[in-house]
Amino acid sequence: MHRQKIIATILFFLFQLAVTTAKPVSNVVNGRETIPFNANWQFYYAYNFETGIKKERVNLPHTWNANEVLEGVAEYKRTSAIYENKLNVPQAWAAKRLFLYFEGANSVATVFVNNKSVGEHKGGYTGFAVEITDYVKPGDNSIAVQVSNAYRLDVIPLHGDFNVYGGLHRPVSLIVTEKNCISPLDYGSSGVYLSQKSVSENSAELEILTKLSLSDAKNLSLKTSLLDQEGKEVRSITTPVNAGKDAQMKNEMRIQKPHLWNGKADPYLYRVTVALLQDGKVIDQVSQALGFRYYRVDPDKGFFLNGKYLDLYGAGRHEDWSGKGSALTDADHDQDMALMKELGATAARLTHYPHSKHFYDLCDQNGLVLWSEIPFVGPGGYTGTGYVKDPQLEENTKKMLTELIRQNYNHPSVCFWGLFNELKLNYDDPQPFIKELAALAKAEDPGRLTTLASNLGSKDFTELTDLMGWNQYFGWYGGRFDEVAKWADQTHKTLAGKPISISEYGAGASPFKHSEALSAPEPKGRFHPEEWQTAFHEKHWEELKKRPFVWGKFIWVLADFGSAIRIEGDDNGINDKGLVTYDRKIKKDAFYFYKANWNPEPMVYIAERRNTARSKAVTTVKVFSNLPEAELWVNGKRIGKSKKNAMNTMLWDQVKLNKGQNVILVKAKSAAGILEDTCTWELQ
Ligand code: GCB
Repeated sequence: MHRQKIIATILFFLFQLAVTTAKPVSNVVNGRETIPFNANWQFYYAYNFETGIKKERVNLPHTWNANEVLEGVAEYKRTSAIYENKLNVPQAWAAKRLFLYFEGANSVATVFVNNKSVGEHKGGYTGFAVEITDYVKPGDNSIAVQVSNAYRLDVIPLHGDFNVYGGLHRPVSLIVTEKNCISPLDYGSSGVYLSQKSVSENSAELEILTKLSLSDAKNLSLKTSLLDQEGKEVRSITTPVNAGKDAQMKNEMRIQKPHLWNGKADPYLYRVTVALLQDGKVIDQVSQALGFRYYRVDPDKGFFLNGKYLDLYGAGRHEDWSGKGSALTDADHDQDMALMKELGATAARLTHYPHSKHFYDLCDQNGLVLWSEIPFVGPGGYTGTGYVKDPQLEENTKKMLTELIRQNYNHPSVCFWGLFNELKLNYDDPQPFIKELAALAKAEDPGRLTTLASNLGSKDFTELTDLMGWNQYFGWYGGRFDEVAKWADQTHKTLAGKPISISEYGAGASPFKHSEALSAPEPKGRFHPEEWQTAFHEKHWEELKKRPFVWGKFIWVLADFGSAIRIEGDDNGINDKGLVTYDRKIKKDAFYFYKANWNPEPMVYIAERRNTARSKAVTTVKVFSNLPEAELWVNGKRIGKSKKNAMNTMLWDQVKLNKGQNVILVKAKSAAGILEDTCTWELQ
């Protein structure tokens, strides 16, 4: 064999060996190894452990309720199940510490390692870590998690118009560190807290608090570095660590002329890396995105980001997808963010619970301002209560608020902590407890504002939080669209000095149901025509855009979602107020109405396009567009031009249709060329 051939053969075998012995894709950053632990779980329904029964192989994220809603079953399994897996611990980890990190187990989970219980977590929408170092041995170890989404009165949510999808519905990872590390055990947080103070265009003060978990604190130091968006070091401080087991280290930096995080106009992110060093060598490191910004809410003028008015508008979002429930992948979250961006939203309300890590990162990167909340949810228009005066429920709620805040503390996108949604006053009075929550939020995070979402009158709950929000459905659950104007003006007047927002407004719609004449549908009925939803939003936005004092305007809701208590619209178990369908495949007309108004990218869209079976020979053609004017053609015949009105809508009245098929075509000139849209209507 030639020498070259021999070398090539050796290299080939070495490569094969490397491939076959490689561990699952892991992320090793200076001492810390984070290994996804999502593949090949064995799943079975049980309350207690069982052997010798058939188990299903699943990968995470997973929920056992994923398909129930899709099949239109208005009941879903609130039960208990067990997930089992094997963890191989190499000899090389003998001197390491091991943690299992669960991003979300819905809703109560107990973790077992080699049949010993190592920890329990109550609450399905916040992450938690358990240390398993002392429970594992070299070689194979059994990991089991008992997860239950059974109804109970001591874990929130007690109520809500959404499904609590049972299971390990968010990813799991194994974190391997040295004996001394940045703590993964502080309420599931990163262990690093970035507090920004006195931020302005001229300077910013940054306090970095790092929580450590140490076993022998010899020769340790902490290096904290601030990097700009290009990764260039702006500042760095190294301090010796002279502390006990659970040390906390505080460092401060002052930055001149910080590049501010400025919402979607310029979502500039710095990065802070905190490295723990022993004898000068990095043994652990945590890196967090950082965006400097300052903001305030004026009761009469609305929201100001970095000193400038910013109209906060967008939609509420549930983590829920047909066929998947809340077990979403990063690609699913990316798609929801793409929808928010296409819509042109400046803000979002993450309802009704803390969302996935990845989505907060996306909001930081794309400049969305967030309202983020705990699942403290009342019955709204249904019967029951979201609160029971029970010490365990209260402890659980406080813990979840602490987890929400600590886990999301560093995200510049988060500006508001939501304390509850639609609690009522006809059972135990929740107000004294909400005051405790408000105090807890301030103690945890003095830099952010608290808010709530109420469906009661303008005089209730007004003394609890910095800001207020109401869920309003004028023209859906009753009333008329234009009443939103009166409500906003009156509430503003009655609550002078209190910043008010509309935390939800929306109407149900099926893209498969249509009407040529507008008449109010029955919310609980089957017939939810798309055109009513469009008209609802047209009028609401016309009124809301004129009112800067409404500091936040949140559509209910980005996408249709599963709600077992609903039997209405096209499918059982679905709330159809989304601007897009449950599978994200169809964007309803109302989506394009907002896109035309909120997103400056040139567009032209024929409304009522899906209303294909026409009975009126003379009709109005409506187009949503942000271009100055467009031209309409019907069956190849030029009808004429129309200019957009203040709502970025163009109308052609008295358009005649022929019997049979009619091809509708609109053309509009944009800087990038001619944009056109077309559809076909059939006159009966
Ligand atoms: C609300 C609730 C939300 C519901 C919505 C509705 O006010 O906060 O959870 O889904 O109304 O569609 O009725």
